[in-house]
Amino acid sequence: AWTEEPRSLYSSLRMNGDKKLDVYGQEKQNFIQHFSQIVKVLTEDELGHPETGDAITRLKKVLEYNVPGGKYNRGMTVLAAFRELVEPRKQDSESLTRALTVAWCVELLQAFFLVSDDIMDSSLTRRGQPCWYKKPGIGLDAINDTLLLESCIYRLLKLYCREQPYYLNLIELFLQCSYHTEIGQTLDLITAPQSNVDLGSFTEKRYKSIVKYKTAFYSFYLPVAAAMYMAGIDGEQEHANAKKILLEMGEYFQIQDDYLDLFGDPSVTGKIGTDIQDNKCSWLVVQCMQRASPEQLQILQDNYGQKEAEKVARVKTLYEEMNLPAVFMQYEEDSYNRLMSLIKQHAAPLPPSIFLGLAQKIYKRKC
Ligand code: DMA
Ligand code: MG
Ligand code: MG
Ligand code: MG
Repeated sequence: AWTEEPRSLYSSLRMNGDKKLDVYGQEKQNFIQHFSQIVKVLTEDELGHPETGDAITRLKKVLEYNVPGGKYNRGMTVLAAFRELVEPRKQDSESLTRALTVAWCVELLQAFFLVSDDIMDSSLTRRGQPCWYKKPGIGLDAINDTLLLESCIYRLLKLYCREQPYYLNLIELFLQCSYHTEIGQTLDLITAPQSNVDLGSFTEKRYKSIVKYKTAFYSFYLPVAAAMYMAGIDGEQEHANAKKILLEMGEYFQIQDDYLDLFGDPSVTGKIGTDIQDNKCSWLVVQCMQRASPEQLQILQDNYGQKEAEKVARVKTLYEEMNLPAVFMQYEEDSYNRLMSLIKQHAAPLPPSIFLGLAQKIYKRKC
């Protein structure tokens, strides 16, 4: 879908009523269109090294299968924040190209994590198509493909931003967010041992640590912080304030992800859930543990963390009997209010619209 024809970005200058949505749509088309240039730049060095041409052909396939096709929330956040933080006169075409490239770097990081996450979670589908490692002839060779995706981030940063004063800040930001995510994935995996269901380890406290590290840093702090650095905003206090809000949003986002894993529509989310089978410390199982009677605990004990479809279905029925969907809806409401007050408290000196726009995109999402 990334080959779709974009409408002109500038026709949106005659804006009025629904201008926000329209500008966003245009910017998204422009962003998607930039992907072909990303692929071109990442695969053109075969010209100088003909002996690696076959590997570059593989890299191109890896990029085209795994990088496009998502919602582009993370990449679009870089662009939206860049537009809001950088003075208009400094938004020349070269700076915009750098912003587009950094935005794709965030999507590359996401692809790197998703391809490896799907292997570790034994998932079947992603973005409405088979997971990359499930494709015939790919299998665990996908591991090396994830490493290629990661390297592409730093190749692009070097190619486009080497001369910029924020270059080192961006490299360190990507590396640190990657490390946080990997620590989060470690917590996620060791709290979900295969063939050893220990319901006692599914605490709210552990849950919050897992999601803060595995999701919030790279999905929310990274894109906004990248734009801040590009705008020359590198103060510790400014970053700490933004992080406070963005990590809270990230927790909310992962709780939605956990809810949608079981109660979402796979034709809308593009992925089939695996959390119950995988023995994951999901928000749902944590809520279940907090409310379960001894009988309900026994049902959970007998059915959680196993691959049989009947057992998974029994856990789902248990959650429904315990009204966890209603608990989730109440949580969504409360979380939204908490987020709004955090934004009031911590947005300055950044414009609150950066955070409000993000919140609006994810609140009550279905995919
Ligand atoms: C997502 O956890 C975290 C990362 C770092 C990809 P998850 O396994 O719940 O994600 P998904 O539901 O997309 O597989
Ligand atoms: Mg997963
Ligand atoms: Mg996972
Ligand atoms: Mg999930």
